[in-house]
Amino acid sequence: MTKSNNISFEKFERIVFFTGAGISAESGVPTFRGKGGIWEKYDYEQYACQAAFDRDPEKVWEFHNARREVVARCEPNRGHEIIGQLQKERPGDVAIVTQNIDGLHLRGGAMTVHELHGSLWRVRCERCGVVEQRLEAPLTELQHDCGAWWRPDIVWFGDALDGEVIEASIEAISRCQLLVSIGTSGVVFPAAQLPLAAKKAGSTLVEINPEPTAMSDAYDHCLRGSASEMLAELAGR
Ligand code: BV8
Repeated sequence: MTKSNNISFEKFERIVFFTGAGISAESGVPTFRGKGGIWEKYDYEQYACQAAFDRDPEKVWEFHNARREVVARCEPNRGHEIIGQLQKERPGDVAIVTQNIDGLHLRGGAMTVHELHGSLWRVRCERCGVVEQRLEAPLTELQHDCGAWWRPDIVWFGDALDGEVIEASIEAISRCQLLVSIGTSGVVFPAAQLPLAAKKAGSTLVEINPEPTAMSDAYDHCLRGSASEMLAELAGR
């Protein structure tokens, strides 16, 4: 029996890849929890929430610019590329729902990605409602020309998720026959509970993670390995 329990993508008409920080770990992007995790080093209440931004936007930008510089040096890995290739080969059948803000799915060849928690590479002006893609690392022009601070277009703790993104994600998850969760600890809500909509719809659920997680019991198959290794097995590549 291969580690991937003889599951192969061609057996499923519609597939959702539900990803977290672990899929980018092999690219060198730090995860949030566990050894060297971002929240081990930084208190999100000081650096990554609306109150911190209102209190000290410069400090929040220092933190987010440091992350821009780290991620800009990282490349998409085999796991991102396998998913991106699959979505290219089977557009409409393969959806990607990510909690990540690093943009590596898109750089790894994906065409459409539902970014539940926003993007490190987008900023918005809360005064004018303008949203812009800004790829500079670091971003030096930190204010919109109206004078207001650019706000990272990221869903921080306590922020509501974007209604349209949630709706599109739930729609894809409820229609799929296979949901593959990759590299998420399953502790951040409401994202963590989205895979349960696939379970309710009778889909097959696969978890790819070297460690057990808070949601492992919900999965039919738990593949204990790294994202790129297990995805290569599942894709027969
Ligand atoms: C909201 C910003 C309401 C982006 C993040 C008590 C109970 C339940 C819920 C709550 C509660 N108290 C508060 C809440 C709500 C809160 C929440 O869930 N808190 C948790 C922590 C208890 N949620 C919120 O606040 C959300 N908003 O609820 O709003 C609302 C409604 C209406 C109106 C107003 C408000 C917003 C949540 C979004 C928070 N944003 N970050 C950023 O800075 O990046 S959180 C952060 O966690 C990231 O977004 C990240 O994506 C997310 C999840 O983390 P993971 O991706 O799972 O990463 P993690 O490091 O945890 O795990 C990595 C995994 O990879 C590990 O399992 C590891 O084993 C594995 N791995 C490692 N290497 C590999 C690997 N896997 C495969 N291959 C490898 N090589």
